[in-house]
Amino acid sequence: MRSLCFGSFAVLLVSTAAAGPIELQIDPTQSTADVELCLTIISTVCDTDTTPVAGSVTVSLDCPIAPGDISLHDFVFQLAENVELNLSFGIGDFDSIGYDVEVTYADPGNPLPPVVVTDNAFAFTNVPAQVTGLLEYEATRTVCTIFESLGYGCISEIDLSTILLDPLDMDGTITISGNDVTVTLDTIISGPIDPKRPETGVFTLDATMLARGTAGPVWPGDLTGDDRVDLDDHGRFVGCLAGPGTAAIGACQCADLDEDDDVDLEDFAGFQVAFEGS
Ligand SMILES: [Ca+2]
Ligand SMILES: [Ca+2]
Ligand SMILES: [Ca+2]
Repeated sequence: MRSLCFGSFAVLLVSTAAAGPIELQIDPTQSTADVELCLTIISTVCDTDTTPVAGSVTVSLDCPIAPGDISLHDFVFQLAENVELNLSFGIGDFDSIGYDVEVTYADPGNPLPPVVVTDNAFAFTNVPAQVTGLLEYEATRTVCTIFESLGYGCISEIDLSTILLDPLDMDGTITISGNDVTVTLDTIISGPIDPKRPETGVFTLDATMLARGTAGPVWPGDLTGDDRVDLDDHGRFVGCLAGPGTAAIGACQCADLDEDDDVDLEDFAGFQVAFEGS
């Protein structure tokens, strides 16, 4: 740790304390998914099952104490229990069990552009996602006969990774208490069981999740959450500069480098020290 002193105050720069993305753990006791399978064989029949959800969500925040925007880096939603989906068509049954079902971010290493947090709420849109897992099934009587005529087995399994998911929309909230970050996410994930016959069956996962994690310290001068202090941060700093005695609100609290609840020229002096260049 080193400290830089200038004028009347000091800014601590903690060399190992890069804020970085925050990995939040999904709490299975407060997260569930309703899983629905609809098959169309003469008629359309659906069944649903509910399971807890585990896994993780990784985000970054422009200002970890009062986020003005949030970016999605990665996620894995794991269905914590097998799902049993039993469809009765009258002319036969389709009984299935889904194993090891996970939905994951399909573009890891490429975080989504930040979205604005307003009144603790945000919305990620067009999130690329993929599903993995197996659906073991048994089709009986006429359902079996129809399945065979379509080239499917009567007792077989469907590799859920063949499902082509539409990009997801996720509605979320974020609350900060000290270093504790709590995020809720709501999303509906849906796609055809057999992409070659999208009319045959649709798999849908309607998930409501709560995830918790710990934010790193505020990186002095970093107002975009990328652990750099550059011209992007300068632009935001100037937007926050309101003078002595004017309370810093929202993400501008991260521009209050001397922590006296305003953003003034003393904070700007600290910003200039932290500035790394363009
Ligand atoms: Ca930055
Ligand atoms: Ca001041
Ligand atoms: Ca200040």
